[in-house]
Amino acid sequence: MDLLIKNGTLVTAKSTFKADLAVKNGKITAIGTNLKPEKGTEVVDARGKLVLPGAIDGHTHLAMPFGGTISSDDYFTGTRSAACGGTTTVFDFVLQGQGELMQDAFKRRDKLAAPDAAVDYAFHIGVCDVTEDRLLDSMEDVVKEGVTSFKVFMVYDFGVDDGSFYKVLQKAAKIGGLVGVHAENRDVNNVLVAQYLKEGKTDAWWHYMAKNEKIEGEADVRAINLARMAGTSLYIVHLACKQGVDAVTKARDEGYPIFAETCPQYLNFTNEVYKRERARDYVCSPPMKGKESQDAIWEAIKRGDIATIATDHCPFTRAEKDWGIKTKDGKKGNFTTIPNGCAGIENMYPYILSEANKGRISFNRAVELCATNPSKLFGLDDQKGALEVGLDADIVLYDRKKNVTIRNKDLHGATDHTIWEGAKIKGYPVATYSRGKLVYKDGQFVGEKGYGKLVRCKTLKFKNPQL
Ligand code: DUC
Ligand code: ZN
Ligand code: ZN
Repeated sequence: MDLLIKNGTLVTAKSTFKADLAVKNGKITAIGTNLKPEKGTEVVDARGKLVLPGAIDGHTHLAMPFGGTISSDDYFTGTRSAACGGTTTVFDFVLQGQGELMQDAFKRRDKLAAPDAAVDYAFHIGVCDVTEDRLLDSMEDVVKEGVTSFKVFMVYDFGVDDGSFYKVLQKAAKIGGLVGVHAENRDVNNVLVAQYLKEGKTDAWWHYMAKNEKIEGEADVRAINLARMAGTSLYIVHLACKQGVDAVTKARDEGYPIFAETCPQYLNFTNEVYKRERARDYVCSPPMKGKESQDAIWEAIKRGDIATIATDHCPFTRAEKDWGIKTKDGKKGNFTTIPNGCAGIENMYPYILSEANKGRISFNRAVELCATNPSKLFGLDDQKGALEVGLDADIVLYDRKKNVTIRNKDLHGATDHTIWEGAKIKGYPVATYSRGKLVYKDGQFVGEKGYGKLVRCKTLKFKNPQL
């Protein structure tokens, strides 16, 4: 045995109990009481601490080209930041180029990630071009590489139309893939953008208005209908509106395998942020919505109709956010010239666990949302996402009494600001282990660039809404 974590309180999606946990060669090898160290075993006393599975962030955009720049965290700084917030696996998006085979897109991206990642990583394919059969068929080749989840965008110029979306759903059903969707109505969004700009409505509030509750809700409903027509499952990413929550809940009640992810930013902020002085810093897609939507998402979390929480981490610097005032070419900016996205990779688990610590949800539900359900949905439950013998020793020690006020200067990413500045977090991770190796301790990153490994996922089939 290499490591023995003694006297902690283990929290799984289903139960909470006092036990010791042993690790050898990066795997959990025993869970029980009074486990005895062997010669040379490192013993960690976790008395008074919670012992949790490391979080799996199912939605990140590291080094992603967007809005005329590249998101500020690369695979090293992004995964370093993840480790320091108790996240031990990230799922990043590979955006397929026009005419590019998906396995080529995956390999292109893995070349960037492999030398840099500090914790384990996996990929979803952002499907952009299925106009030729060989491109659609390449979904099957990338599944053979262990990349089994896909995302289509219903918005953006690189997004797909409903016909292509339907083809991707059909194909995924055949080959054992899960399709995720960024649901916003592109055509109506484009109309509203043009109208607002013509009327001189240029500030960040109009980003929200052009992507308001109805714009997202309509697309959520349409996406669910398309999945039902194709007879397959669907994963709605970053769900942020009540209409979408209602549609997901209804489809699940009717027995359809429809799953939803939401993000901490939709749980902690409302559209009020777009009235703030630096409203542009909060510009992300979908935008934060009104309080009614925020309440509906929290209720769905409590009911079990939200399956996962992920970050949509996609940071940009202040100077880049300022392109909403003056573009990089020196022209007058507007809400469409602000790169979309916010940082959050280090804040997800601390924030959700803090809400659990305050009693809003149970710690078990927090673990389920941030670790166990993502592992089941993305085909990793034979490797990660729980505290079980045989799984990777991705483990977080959590101190319920350590309170932290978030300051960007204390975070471990590469950007120069955070929408979480000043947020008060009740309880905090004090250590993170990735496959048994300590990568974070008491506010410091102690891991290594390049330690993180590519995780290959199982094929996926969901027949009903239960995971
Ligand atoms: N939304 C963002 O805010 N950023 C990147 C991509 C996305 O869909
Ligand atoms: Zn998206
Ligand atoms: Zn995203």
